[in-house]
Amino acid sequence: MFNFFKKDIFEKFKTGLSKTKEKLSQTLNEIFEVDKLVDLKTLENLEETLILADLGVETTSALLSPFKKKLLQGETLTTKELKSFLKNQMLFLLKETNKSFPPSGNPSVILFLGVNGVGKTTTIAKIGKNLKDKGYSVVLVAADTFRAAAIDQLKTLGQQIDVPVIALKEGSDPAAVIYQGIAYAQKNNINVVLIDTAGRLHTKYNLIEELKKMVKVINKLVPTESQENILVLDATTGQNALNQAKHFLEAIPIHSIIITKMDGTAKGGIAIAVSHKFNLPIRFIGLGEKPEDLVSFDKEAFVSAILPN
Ligand SMILES: Nc1nc2c(ncn2[C@@H]2O[C@H](COP(=O)(O)OP(=O)(O)OP(=O)(O)O)[C@@H](O)[C@H]2O)c(=O)[nH]1
Ligand SMILES: [Mg+2]
Repeated sequence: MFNFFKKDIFEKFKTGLSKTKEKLSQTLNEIFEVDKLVDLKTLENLEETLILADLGVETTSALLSPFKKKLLQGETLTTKELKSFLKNQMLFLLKETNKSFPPSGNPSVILFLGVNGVGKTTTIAKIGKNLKDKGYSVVLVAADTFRAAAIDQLKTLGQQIDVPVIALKEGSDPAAVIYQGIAYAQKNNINVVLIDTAGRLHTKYNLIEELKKMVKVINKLVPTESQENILVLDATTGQNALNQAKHFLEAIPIHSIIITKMDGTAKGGIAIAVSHKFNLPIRFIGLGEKPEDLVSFDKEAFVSAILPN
């Protein structure tokens, strides 16, 4: 999100992803320490390590199947080559988007989705601050109407970064708040609308229907190219993030993901798994709680940070 020099981005990713790297390093160092010919046993070790580092079975298999094929066909491969191919294969599985951020539009509308506690509201404030610093006008919309505390949290964050917050009272229809928020932006020539939503996936409440309704309202008011629906996932939940992504994708279109709390976990491999499995680009990752810790995803910096040299 914040503008960094390339060298600084690599450094920031390296620090923020050190736990994931440590976990991978323990076994990968053994595999890659001396340059020797790769055998099936080495690949099996690697497979187990990647699965345990939260890349999951499917993505690990997609990563390693080209090498397995080579070996089975009698080709030789050194560990050095394997390491370099593995990096390339990871880069290949991480999806990218060429859509700019924020999307163009007057206003552009960004809907943040995700289950409880993943970091939606605080991420919105970080993005709001950054966009404002870059000269965009921003409005926040409190469509998490489920709890009064959620509305208050967004209001407080809005005050801190000095941007307006559109909110109705607790229990209001989220689609109605969104309608008002977009109307406010249109009337006041605001560039970007950031919408906070509730993430009660496990209650009786019909989140899916509610989400569909929210998207319907947005569709009515702004063209598709001005919209981005971002799923926020918490890296510490590991493989569970895949289930969350599946649920939300069943309800509405998701265009990109943000993965928070990468700093506190060794489960950073989940980024590759989600991006690959659902064909979704990663917009930002959270490497800490400060506004500048939310950074634009850079796949080269990511792969170089998690694989030992
Ligand atoms: N370490 C770390 N903490 C983070 C990061 N992103 C968010 N958090 C923390 O996660 C906690 C929950 O964040 P919220 O933004 O309130 O989460 P939410 O998704 O809005 O939660 P609900 O409104 O309950 O659904 C807060 O304490 C944040 O400071 C991150 O990248 N790293
Ligand atoms: Mg929230």
